[in-house]
Order: sequence, then C-alpha cells, then structure tokens
Amino acid sequence: MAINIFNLSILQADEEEGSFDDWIAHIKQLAKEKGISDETLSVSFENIERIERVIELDRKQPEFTLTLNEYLNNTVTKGRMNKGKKFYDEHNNLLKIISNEFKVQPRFILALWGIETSFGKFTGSFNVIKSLSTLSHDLRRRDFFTDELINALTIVDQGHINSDKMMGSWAGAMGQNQFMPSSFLNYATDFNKDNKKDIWNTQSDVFASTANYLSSSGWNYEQTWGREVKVIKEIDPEFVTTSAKSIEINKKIPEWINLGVVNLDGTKLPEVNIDAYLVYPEGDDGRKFLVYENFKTIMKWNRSLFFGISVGKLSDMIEYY
Ligand SMILES: [Ca+2]
Repeated sequence: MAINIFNLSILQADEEEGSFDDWIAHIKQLAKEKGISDETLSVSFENIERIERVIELDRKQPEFTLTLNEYLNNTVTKGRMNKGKKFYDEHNNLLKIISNEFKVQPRFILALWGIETSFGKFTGSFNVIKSLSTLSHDLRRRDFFTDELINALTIVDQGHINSDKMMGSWAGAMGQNQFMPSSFLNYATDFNKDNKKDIWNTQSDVFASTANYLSSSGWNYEQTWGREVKVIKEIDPEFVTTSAKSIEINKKIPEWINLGVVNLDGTKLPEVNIDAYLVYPEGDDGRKFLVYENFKTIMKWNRSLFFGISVGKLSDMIEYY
C-alpha cells in the first residue's frame, strides 16, 4: 500500500458522524460536482453498505508491535525469494522491456509485487467503494478517505474497472501492487494498450504501473537501494537516521567510510561518490543500514523504514542469492 494511514487523530468533540445514508447522498452530490456520471454513481452505490469489519481493522494495527527481525521474517522469506526468481524467469521478456522503458531494475518491480501481495496472490477481498465509503463516513480520517473515494469513483467512471470488480484491502489499496486510488490516477499505466489500466488482472499493466510509480518518484537506474552495515567507530548521533521522518542527513559514501561505516562482514565499502544515509531503524543496539536515494523513493510508496528494508532485501535475494 502506498501510504501510511495509521495516525490516530483525536476526534473533535463537536463533530458528529451523521447517518451513513445521508453521508452517501452527500458523497454522490460531491462526485456529481466533480463531473462523475450519474450512471457510474448509481451502479457503484447500488448495494452500498457500511462494513463494520473495516472500522475494526482500522482500529488495530499489528505492525507496530513487531521488531525488525520479526517483520523481515514475515515479509522476506525463502519462499518469496524462490517465487520471485520463478516469476523473473517466467516474465523475463516483459520485465526487460518495462525495465528499459521506465529505467527501473526488474528485481525492484518483483520485490514490491512480492511484498505487497505475495506476487498477486493476496490482493484483498473488500469492495473498494464499500470500504472507502465506510472509512469516509467514519470521522478518524474523513477528509483523506473522502478524497480517495472520489478518486475511486473517477477510476470507475473512466472505465478501467467495474465497481463490483474493484477489490482491495480494507483500507482501499487495490490490485496486485496495492495502489490507493490517488496513486492509481497518478501512476497506473495501460501497458498492453487495451484502454484499461488494469492492476488487478493484466500482468504488463501491473509491472508497468509499479515501474512508472518508481520512475516518476525519482528512481535512479544506476543505483541500488542500500546495504546492511556495521559501524566500528563512535559516531555522532546527529548523523544517524532513526525514523522515517528524519531521513535527511546525508553524506557521500567516502565520508561514511571515514566515520567508520563498513560492510557487515567488516570489509571496506565501495568508494563511490554518491549520497547515502545511515539508518538505525531500532536505535543504537539494532541492525544498521546505509541507504541511497532509491531507498527514499521506496519510502514514498510506504513511509516505513521496515518496509523499505524489506523491499531492498527481497530485491537482493531475488537477483543475487
Ligand atoms: Ca491495459
């Protein structure tokens, strides 16, 4: 999924939810004003209902309690590596063409596909119009989910998918690369030229959409994501990135070498003059990573250091192990 939506905000005391039916009437009016057709609205809201399970899932966020190692054990598995390699073979020609066109290495397209949906296996079982209607009615992040609901209706209106086939996660992340509707509108790509951007069932559209997201977000084809490192000298804590927010303190790799950063096996880092960030996702005592600009691009997809590291690690395993 392309964003974190886990900021528990305090609800305004004077705000009230109002009835779900009134809310949907309001959404329809809003969508109409945005130019969405009556037909799309009547079909999309034909069987509309509030899904309580969506609210339940919104209120509990299991990822928070995992350590990095637990997180990686769940996301970067041998099974995923093997599947990634198998799909790399199977789709080799297509991946080469897309990789060349968008300037993104295939292993990152595969890794995101693997992490997001286990290579298209688990794409979510919620109707996106229903889950976004539920979340936009709820007060916790009403504005955000209202925008995404209007975006979802726009996608239906453009004819890319029927509303009853528009499936995704409880939070509205859709298809094999779990794009939120806003990401879909910005980055989804009709690679097989059938006039539908289909991230649910068309493999070339899925790969090209992921590649387009990365390349439009600043991907550098000449570089990789980063690496796990050791730090053998005392280092100024000011230089260290410990949360997704502060990933701004960059130095060139040769400077990091002087500051005592080495490969995990103790060998010297390559003396390449590129920007890098020293990341301690779990503080001083945890694992340490030196990451490059592409890591920041992966974090535009999902602003979590754990997520970025898992994508990077899986991409390495698919290509090199
Ligand atoms: Ca297509």
